[in-house]
Amino acid sequence: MKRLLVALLAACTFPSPAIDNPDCPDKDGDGYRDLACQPTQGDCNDDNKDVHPKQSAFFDKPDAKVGFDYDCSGQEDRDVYPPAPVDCPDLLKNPTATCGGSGFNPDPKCGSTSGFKCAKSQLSCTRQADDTLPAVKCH
Ligand SMILES: [Ca+2]
Ligand SMILES: [Ca+2]
Repeated sequence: MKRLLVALLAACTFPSPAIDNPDCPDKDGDGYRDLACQPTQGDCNDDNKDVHPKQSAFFDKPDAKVGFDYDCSGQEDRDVYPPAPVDCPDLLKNPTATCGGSGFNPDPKCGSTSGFKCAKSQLSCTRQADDTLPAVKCH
């Protein structure tokens, strides 16, 4: 009975670890195999060569499959741009202040191009829509 058990165990083939499985494809040729075949450091979209672990570039358009998670970290990581703008000054409280500057509200969405600019309107300085700013990039 013991011999039979040993023979059965020897005959069983356990699946090999998926990591570095040479049978797994790298369809987009970016050097990373599909996440299903390579759970650690796998490619979360093997149809787009711009999407892979350790991606350092930032993008202003979402990927069809992973959105703005181009580096497969599981979250959207925003580029340092844009810096948070200073608030538009209150010219009634500080008449010598300069009304100007532009930027995004804190925590802008990836891909957003709609920021604001400080513009003088009669005696006040108010936020007005500014769609001329570059898009917020993420990965
Ligand atoms: Ca790939
Ligand atoms: Ca990410």
